[in-house]
Amino acid sequence: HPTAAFVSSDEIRTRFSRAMSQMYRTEVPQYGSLVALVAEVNQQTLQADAELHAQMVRTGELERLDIERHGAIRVGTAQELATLRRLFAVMGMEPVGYYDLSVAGVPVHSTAFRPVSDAALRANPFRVFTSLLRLELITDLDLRQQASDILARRHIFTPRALALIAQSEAQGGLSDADANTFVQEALETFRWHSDATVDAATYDALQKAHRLIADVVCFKGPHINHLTPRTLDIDAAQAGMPAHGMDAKEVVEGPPRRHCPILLRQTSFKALKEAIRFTDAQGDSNGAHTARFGEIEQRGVALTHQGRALYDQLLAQVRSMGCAGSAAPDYSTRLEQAFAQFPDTHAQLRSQGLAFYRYSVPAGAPAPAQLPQSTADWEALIAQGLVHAEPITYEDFLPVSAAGIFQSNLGGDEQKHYQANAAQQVFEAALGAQVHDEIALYAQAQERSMAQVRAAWQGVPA
Ligand code: OOG
Ligand code: NI
Repeated sequence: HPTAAFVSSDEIRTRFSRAMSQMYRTEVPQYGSLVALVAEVNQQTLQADAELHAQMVRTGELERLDIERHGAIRVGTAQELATLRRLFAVMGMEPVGYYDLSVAGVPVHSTAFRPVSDAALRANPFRVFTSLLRLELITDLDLRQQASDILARRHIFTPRALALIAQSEAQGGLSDADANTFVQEALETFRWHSDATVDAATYDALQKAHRLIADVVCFKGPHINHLTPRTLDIDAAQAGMPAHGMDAKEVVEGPPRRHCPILLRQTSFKALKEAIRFTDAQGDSNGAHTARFGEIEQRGVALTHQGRALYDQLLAQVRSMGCAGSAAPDYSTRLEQAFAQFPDTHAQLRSQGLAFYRYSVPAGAPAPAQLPQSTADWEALIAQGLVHAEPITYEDFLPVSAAGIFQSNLGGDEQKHYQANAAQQVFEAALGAQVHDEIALYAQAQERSMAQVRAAWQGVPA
């Protein structure tokens, strides 16, 4: 069977992310309104900020802006997670990062499937935040067993999807027609099913253990629970939500608004109440489930270990100063005050080793007399215009923010508490692979760009 006409994994990812967006628009119409609002805000922001516009053109991010989004799902078993890993691999998406959300009262741990190479990220950075339920955190042993039995009976992948995953693994790719079939079949796993797999009493019992447990256990599949377009001005988008009929979350998660955006800021509209039908329903729907919502995000520069430590420290400071759920104005004022300690020029972020940059030689710039050795040498060359440094966009997630997003969309407001319980090795055993260390990926991207610059100066191809 000739391999002549394989479609690239980037192309399959783009087709899939489009199909997913299309499906979610029909499932959750408010998501369509959100996408329209974000497009409007992005256009206005680019018009008003020539520097940002130029940066987005240079980095290729302008082209990816309209197709850029992430989604999230939650699965129940190791086998489901391991098969998802294989499914996402067909689209060039690999597990990056480990997130323990038990600390935040959510009984899951997670990774993000996303492209990792510079070229694949440029083509389409579509990411899926993927959580595995931790049944061991259900304390009632009978209920735990019941949940595990229910999960063991379901099949979340279509036979055709499984066959095409195996075919792609064996052949090293998929033809154009097979890729389209794969996308349609893969989509089935993420579709919403209003028919629950359990009776009303079982749903209630699981819901009481934790609302997230009911969401994962009681349905035929891991319905996509939100999709998130990227906005260039999250405050403007947040402010625009009510006028577009969306019930916005009170606070924007993550760092405050800054001159040099760092990491990730996120907010969402509250989840919808959707009619569901339990197995013991007499007629139509006899229940309601709250899980699916819409989210927006604004991305900034990726931080080094040191930058991330400072971020975590300042955020912890803000959170310990006020009670959870306090009103928005207080929280954002505290946030801005605390983050005044976080340097806010790119020169400072670079020279203090807080953030990652991609280096390049500007067109026509001559080589320097001496190769740079230290950070200060590089800064001097940047100041002289011999080197250009572009912020590397943060492509991942933040556990405290993720917890805030989970909490605001599960419905109800009781807070559960679990022991901090990071178990990366257990997660990786379930996944059947190790997750990439996200900070190492950014460090490598920065290092690659510096090596290319050095090679260009020395006249050898990098
Ligand atoms: C995932 C929540 C995390 C984010 O953007 O931080 C997330 C979920 O609710 O399943 O998507
Ligand atoms: Ni999200």
